[in-house]
Amino acid sequence: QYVNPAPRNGGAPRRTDPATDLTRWRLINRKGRQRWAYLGPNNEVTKIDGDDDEYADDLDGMSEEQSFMENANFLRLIQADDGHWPADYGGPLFLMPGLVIACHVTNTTLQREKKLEMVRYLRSVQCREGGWGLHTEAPPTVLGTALNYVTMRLLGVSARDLDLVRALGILRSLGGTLSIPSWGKFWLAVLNVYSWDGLHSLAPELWSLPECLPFHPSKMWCHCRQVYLGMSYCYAVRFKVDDSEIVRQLREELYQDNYDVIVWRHHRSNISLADLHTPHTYLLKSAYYLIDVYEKFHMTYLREKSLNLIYEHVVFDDDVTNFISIGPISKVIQMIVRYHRNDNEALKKHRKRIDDYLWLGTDGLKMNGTNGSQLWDCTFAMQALLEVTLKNGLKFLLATQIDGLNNNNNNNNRTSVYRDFSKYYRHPNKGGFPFSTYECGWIVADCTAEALKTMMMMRRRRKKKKMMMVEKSVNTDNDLDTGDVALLTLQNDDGGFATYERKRGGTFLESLNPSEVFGDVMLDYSYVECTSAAMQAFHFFTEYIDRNYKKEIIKQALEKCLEFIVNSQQVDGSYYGSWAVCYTYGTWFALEGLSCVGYHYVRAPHPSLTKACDWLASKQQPTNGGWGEKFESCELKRYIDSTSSATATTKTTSSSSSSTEEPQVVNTSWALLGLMAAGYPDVNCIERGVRYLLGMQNDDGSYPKQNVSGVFNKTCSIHYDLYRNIFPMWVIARYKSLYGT
Ligand code: LAN
Repeated sequence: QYVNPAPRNGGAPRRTDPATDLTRWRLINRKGRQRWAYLGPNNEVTKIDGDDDEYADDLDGMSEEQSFMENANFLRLIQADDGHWPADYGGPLFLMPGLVIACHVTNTTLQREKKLEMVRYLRSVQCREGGWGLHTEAPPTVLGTALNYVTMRLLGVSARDLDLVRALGILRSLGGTLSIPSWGKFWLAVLNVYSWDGLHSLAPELWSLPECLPFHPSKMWCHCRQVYLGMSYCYAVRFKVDDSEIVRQLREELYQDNYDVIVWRHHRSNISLADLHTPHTYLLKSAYYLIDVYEKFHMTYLREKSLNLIYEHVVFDDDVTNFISIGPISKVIQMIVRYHRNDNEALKKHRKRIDDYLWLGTDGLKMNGTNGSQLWDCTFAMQALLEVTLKNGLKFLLATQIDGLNNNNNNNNRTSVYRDFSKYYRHPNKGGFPFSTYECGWIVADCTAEALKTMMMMRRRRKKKKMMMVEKSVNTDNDLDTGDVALLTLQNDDGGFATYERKRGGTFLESLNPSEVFGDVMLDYSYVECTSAAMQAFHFFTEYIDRNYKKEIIKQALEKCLEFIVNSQQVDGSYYGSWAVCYTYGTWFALEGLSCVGYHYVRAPHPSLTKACDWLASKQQPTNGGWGEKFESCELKRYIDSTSSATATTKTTSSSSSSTEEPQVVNTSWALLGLMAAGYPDVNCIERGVRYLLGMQNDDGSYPKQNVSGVFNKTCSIHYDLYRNIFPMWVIARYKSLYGT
C-alpha cells in the first residue's frame, strides 16, 4: 500500500479571491497567441504588433449541426474566434520566479495589476503548511520555497507577511537556501543573492568542442540543451544584478549565516533531500571535478570563442521562435543574455513576448508551461467533436503548420531565412506542427501526428458528407505531403518516436543529468504516446487518403512502430506514459496504436492488446465504475490508485483538495477510450465507466476540475485544463457510435 511520503498539495487550480477587478481583464487571441490584458483607464486595451492581423482564409461552408451533447455545446462556447481553445496550462512552480527575476535584472517593469494577480497566484498555490513545491501537486521543497519566496519579495510583498514568515520557517527546516538544487542556485546567483562560486562549472566550452563527441550538447534533449545554453552564458560572464536594498535584504532573509562568510564552493553539491530526484552519479561527480579544475585555469581565448558561439545560438533561437523560444526557462534566460549584450532591440522584442506565457486562472496570474497548448488541445478537441461542429478548428490547424501552404503567415516565422538549420542542431521543421503556435516554430512529433490525423479525419468526413469546401483554402494534399515527410524523418532506430527530435546521444548521457530534480532530461527518448500517435497518422494515410500512398515506406514505418509498442509493454500488461498520469494514459495510446492497424480483442487478437485491456479492466474501481490514478505513479514507476492513500497516515496534514481519492474523469476517459478502441467485449465494464462520467457532468455541460493530469520529466505536474472537457465527450461519442444508444 502506498503511503504519502509527505503532505502534498493537489487539485487543479482553485478559485481564490481576486486581487484586481476581474471584469477589466480581456483575453486576446490571434492565431493562437494568447494575451491577457488589463483595461486601461479609458477601457482601452493596449495593442501590440499582430493584434490586428487578418486570420487565414475563411472556411465558410462548413455546416454547423445541432450538437447532441451538452459538453460539445460547452466546448463551442469556450472556443476563441481564432479557432483555438485557450486554456490554463499551469502547474510547475519553478517558472514564474525565472520571469520575475529576469524582469528585475533587465529593468523590465511588470504592470501593477499583473503583479497583484501573480502574488494572489502564489498565495493560492502555497502548501498548507507553508512554502511551495516543484509543482502544484507537490509538498514544499527548497527550490520551490526559496524561489517563490524571492519572487513574492520582488513583487512587493513584505518580509513580515505571514505567508512569507511561514515559508522561511519551512525553508530552514528543509535544509535552508544553501541546499537549493542547481537551477535554483543559478537564479539566485543571477539575482546576486548566491555566489557563482557555489555552482559547479556550466562548461561553456562544451559548445565549442567537436560535435562528434558523445557528450556534445547537440546530443541532448532540446529542452535541456536550450536551458543550459543560456545558463552557461550567464555563468561564463558571472552575470549578476547590482547590489541594492532588496538584494541586501534578501541576503539576510535567506540565510541564517552571515552572507559574507559562507564558503560557497562547499555548497556546489549541497542539495536538499526534499528536492532530490536524480542524485549525482559517479560519472557526473568526476565530470564536475574535471570541469571545476578547468574553470580555475580556463583559456580566455576559448571562453571568448564559446561565448560568441553561444550568443549566436541564442540569437538564432530568438529569431526563429519570435522571441518565444522553446519554453519558459530558456525564454527568460535568453532575455537576460540579450540584455547583457546591450541588444536593446532584442530586449524590447523579448518584453513583448512575456504575455504569451502568462495566464490568468481562477487562482491568479501564472506562468504557463509553454506559450500555451493550443495546437495540441485543438487536435484533441476536434477529434472529439468530429461528430458535431467544427467551425474554425481546421482553419486554426492549417494556419499552424510550419511552412504549410495554407497558413498565410508569410514571414512571421523566420525559418526560411536560415537555410542551415542543422548548424544550430535543429531538426528541419517544414511541414511539421508545434505544440502551441505557429510563431514558436519548434515542431513536435506527436503534435504533427495528431494534427495530420485530425486533418485527414476532416477530409474523410467532408467526402462522406459531400460538403462543399472552398478548394483553394483547403489544399490539404500538399499539407499532408509535407506533413508526412516531416513525420517520417523523426522516427528513431528503435522504431519509436521521441518528442521534438530524434534520439541523438547514447544512454550514458543520462548519467550526467545535472538537474537533480528531474528525470530523463538529457535525451529525447522514444515514447509510447508519440509512437502511437505517429502510427495512427501513418495508418490514416493509407486508409483515408490512398492505399498506395508511399506504400512501402509507410508500411515499414508502421511495422517498426508496432514493434516498438509491443516491446515497451510492462510485464503486467500496462504501458508507462511519460506526459500525463500515467499508466492509464500510456495504455490508452498503446491500445489506439494496436487497434488502428487492425488488432481487436475478439476479431483479431494480439497478446499485447489482450493483456493491456485486461490490465485496464482490472483497475476499474469496483464501487463507482471509474478509474483514478495518482500523480505519484509517474515518479515511483508503478501504478498508484487514487484510493490507495486511504490508509496514509499523513493525510490529515495534507492541503490537498478533497478530490485526490476520487476516480478521475480524465483517467476514466482514457481507460474507456482504450478499451473501446480495442473492442473489449465486457460491455458492462464500459457502461459502468460511461455512467460514472455522465454522473460527473455539471449542469452547463462541463466537467469538474480534479487533480492535475499532465506530467513531464518524471517529477513535475502540469495542468491541462481542457482535458476534463474533451476526453469524456470523446468517450461518449465513441460509445454512441459503437453501441448506438
Ligand atoms: C511538454 C508539453 C507537451 C508534451 C506532449 C506533446 C504532450 C508530449 O507528448 C511530448 C512532449 C511535450 C511536447 C512536452 C515536453 C516538455 C514540456 C515542453 C511540456 C511538458 C510542457 C512543459 C515542458 C518544459 C520542459 C517545461 C520547462 C522545464 C524544463 C525542465 C526545461
